[in-house]
Amino acid sequence: MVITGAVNVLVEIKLEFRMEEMMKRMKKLALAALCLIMAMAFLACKGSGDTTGSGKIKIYFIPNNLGNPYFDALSSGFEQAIAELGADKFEYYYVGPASAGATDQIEYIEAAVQNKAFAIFLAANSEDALNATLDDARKAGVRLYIINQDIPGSESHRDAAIMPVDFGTIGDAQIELMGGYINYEGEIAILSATTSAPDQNTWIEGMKKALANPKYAKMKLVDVVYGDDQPEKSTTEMEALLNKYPDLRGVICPTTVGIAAATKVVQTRKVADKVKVTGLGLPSEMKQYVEDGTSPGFQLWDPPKEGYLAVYMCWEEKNGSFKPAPGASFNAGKYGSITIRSNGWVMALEEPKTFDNTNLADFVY
Ligand code: RAM
Repeated sequence: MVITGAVNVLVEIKLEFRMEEMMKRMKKLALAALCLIMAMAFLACKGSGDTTGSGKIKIYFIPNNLGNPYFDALSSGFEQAIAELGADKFEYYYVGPASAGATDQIEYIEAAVQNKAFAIFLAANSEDALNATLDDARKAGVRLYIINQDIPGSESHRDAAIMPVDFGTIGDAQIELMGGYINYEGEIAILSATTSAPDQNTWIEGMKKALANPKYAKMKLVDVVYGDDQPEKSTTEMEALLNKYPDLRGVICPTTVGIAAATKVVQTRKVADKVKVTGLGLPSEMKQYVEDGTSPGFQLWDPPKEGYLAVYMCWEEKNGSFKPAPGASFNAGKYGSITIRSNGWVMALEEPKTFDNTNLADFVY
């Protein structure tokens, strides 16, 4: 019996041992399952921007307004970079308001955030009216970039700004260009876009400062008018300038919409020998006017390059170690490495180009 008893005791010890072993293994399994669940939960809550779940990068370009060929040219740069990197890796949205009012873009920014955009590239219609909306977008994990300009005084509300050129050069460049066309003498006016446009206001201030240079003492700025970047209003404002200032020698239009409309008015009224129109124009729109002598020439930069850089910034952040901050560099494809300046600017070009009948054939946008 002793043997039997001993056997029972042995069997009991063995059973207890097995139970203990099983408990240990079950605890390990439970811990592993918990870790797995936590990891999955973490991945599911990862910051926004992975959007569709297929890992595609959702990019939004919101221009001042739709219907402007200038922004179509800029958008073509997004499309070119996306084609280079693989269209299946992106979802690209080029959306915006019909008019460039200070708050007209809010609903488009909010919709992009709802749609879990990875990044929004915004050509802002106001330097401060959108700040609360920009903050909300960034709190939701969306990269918020300004493109084609900056938002002076509100730089803390954006991650970086893709600049077509150093805006500090535009005022001097445009006054010197006009001075050359009118022999540095006579009445001039400015036909701008909307009164709230940050880029326009920066350039107008720059032109007024440039006019203080004694070199331009015989040039007199008689008026600044606003065409809202609408062809019709720009045409009406140009007609009014010519009627109000019979001695007007030149009109500077720092907007591709304004310069095209104003040049058309000069062509129709056959006053190109008397009134010189220049400013910032789109080569594809201005070619006809330079070729027929209505416009002596104009300036601009490279809008498609801005869109191209935008896509590579997103690609480098999503797939590399790039984070948008002053001093950070990223590979920008055919443009090589680009570094964000200390003021948060990603510069597409350093200064504007002048287009006239010596070089227009080289540009297709
Ligand atoms: C118009 C718009 C745009 C500006 C160009 C030069 O297309 O005002 O914002 O960058 O002109």
